[in-house]
Amino acid sequence: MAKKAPKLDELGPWRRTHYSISILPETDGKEVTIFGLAASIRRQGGIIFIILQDKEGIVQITLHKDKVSSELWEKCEVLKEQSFIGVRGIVRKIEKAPRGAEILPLEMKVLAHPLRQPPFQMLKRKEPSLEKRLDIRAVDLRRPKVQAIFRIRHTVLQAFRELLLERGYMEVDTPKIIASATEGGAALFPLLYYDKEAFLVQSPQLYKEQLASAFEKVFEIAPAFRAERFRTTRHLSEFLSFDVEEAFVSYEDIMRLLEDLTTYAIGKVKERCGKELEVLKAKLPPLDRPFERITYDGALKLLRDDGIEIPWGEDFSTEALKALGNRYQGFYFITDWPTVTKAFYIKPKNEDPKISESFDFMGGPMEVASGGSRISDRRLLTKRLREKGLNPRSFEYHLKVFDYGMPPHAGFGMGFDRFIMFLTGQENIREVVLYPRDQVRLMP
Ligand code: AMO
Repeated sequence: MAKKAPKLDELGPWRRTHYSISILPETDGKEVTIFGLAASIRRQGGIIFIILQDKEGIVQITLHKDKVSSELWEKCEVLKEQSFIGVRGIVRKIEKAPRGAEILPLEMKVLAHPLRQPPFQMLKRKEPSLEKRLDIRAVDLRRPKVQAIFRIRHTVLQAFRELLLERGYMEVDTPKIIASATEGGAALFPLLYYDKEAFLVQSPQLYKEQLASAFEKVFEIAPAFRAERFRTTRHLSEFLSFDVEEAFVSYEDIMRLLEDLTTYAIGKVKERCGKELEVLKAKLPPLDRPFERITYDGALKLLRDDGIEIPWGEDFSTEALKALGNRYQGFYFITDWPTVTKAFYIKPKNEDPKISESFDFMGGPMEVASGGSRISDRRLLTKRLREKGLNPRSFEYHLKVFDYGMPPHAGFGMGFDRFIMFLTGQENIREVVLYPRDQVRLMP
């Protein structure tokens, strides 16, 4: 006969005294209270081993039938994996346990027990399909590998902020409901805004430029939305855009800033995420400073050597990006793009306006960020809008700011999710986003 699930307990006055990682040989003999998930339960005759997982790691809880109360033993006999529990017990130094110590419980509270088990093995190395995991993402997020990815993501986000704040950049937040496109009309999400049509923002581009004229050094980390037509492993409909804009600098300075940010963030990941890198078996990308810089024309030549012909003025195909990724395994820049390939706000070179002061920041075969020096002259900006087939009247709210004077400025926009994807060696952008959005996925 199937055993009945244990009765649920109330949290009551119990509060955590320790996290799993502070259960150490040095805590031997101490009474502790911990909370977490019963990640695995192993029953061996008169002994039950529970691996409790909390936000910091795991700890072993060992029950000997002849040493615990019959009430506690019976509770653990019917305890299911993936139950949330609280344990009050005594730490015991023991070599065989993780970190050399375990907990001998005196009392346990079962705070939640699962009505069903996840549709995949939580601790097995073999991966269930991504789709299956995303369907019940909150449970998938309990898996050690997924936890490792998001801890690294959190660390990088924090590191980017740390360095920029230390260097005097101001964090800003700009509107996400807007009146006109910035990155080409095709990929906009329209919405009904009262009785008018409006759009979800594709990039904070125009606002960050305006803000650079007021605050000089700004950054924003916020979602951007693009109605991408193709379903790929590196495009989402909603992604985290990490944007910087700065007055009185050029694209050269911005490339150096990107180098500094990347180096600093990877340093912090090495310092703070050793355990996570081990779980992921991830090898961080090589960091040789200065990062390699090749011009667009130089890249065309390299590709020709690989038998790939790209007509001048066209963007790189997936095949071309793969070929470049074979040559450059780490981070590098492709600079000086033809003006025709770039957005209207990117500055053409004074000495050769067919070429622009622009760059793509690459991680192997993938574009991770792009940026450049900006046009700060209203007349030239209007001309470029027209050349791009856009109506300057739709941009009047932006153009008129230039009448009041706009300092020279430059910046970049990074696909933050792509950066994390490259860093953690993931093949699909959906692995590094908590709740990814694409053409077919709007839930959870
Ligand atoms: P761009 O259009 O190149 O430039 O976008 C900047 C970076 O955003 C990422 N990205 C995406 N990531 C996931 N899913 C998508 N659908 C997606 N689309 C773009 C890429 C890309 O490099 N305003 C300029 C930036 C600037 O000049 O400051 C811009 O938006 O990693």
